[in-house]
Amino acid sequence: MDQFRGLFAKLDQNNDGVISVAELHDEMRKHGILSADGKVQNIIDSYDKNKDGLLDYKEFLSYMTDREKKWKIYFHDLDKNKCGE
Ligand SMILES: [Ca+2]
Ligand SMILES: [Ca+2]
Repeated sequence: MDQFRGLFAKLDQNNDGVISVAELHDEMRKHGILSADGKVQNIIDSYDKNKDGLLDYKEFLSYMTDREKKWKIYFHDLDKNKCGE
């Protein structure tokens, strides 16, 4: 799961070891992934296991793992000729 370390560090702009709603929102907006604050809040809410309103690395990992699964399904759909590209 080390491939997510770098991403986590990038998201954690103030380097306090947790990702806040603002930090996640900022990064997603940069990539044009999400624009609504509500959605970012929803992500944090669903993966914030200890309910401190922030995502630590473990919580972030469970989010990324879920997302990766969804992406793989999506990729599988796109890759109609099954060449793997
Ligand atoms: Ca932070
Ligand atoms: Ca938390």
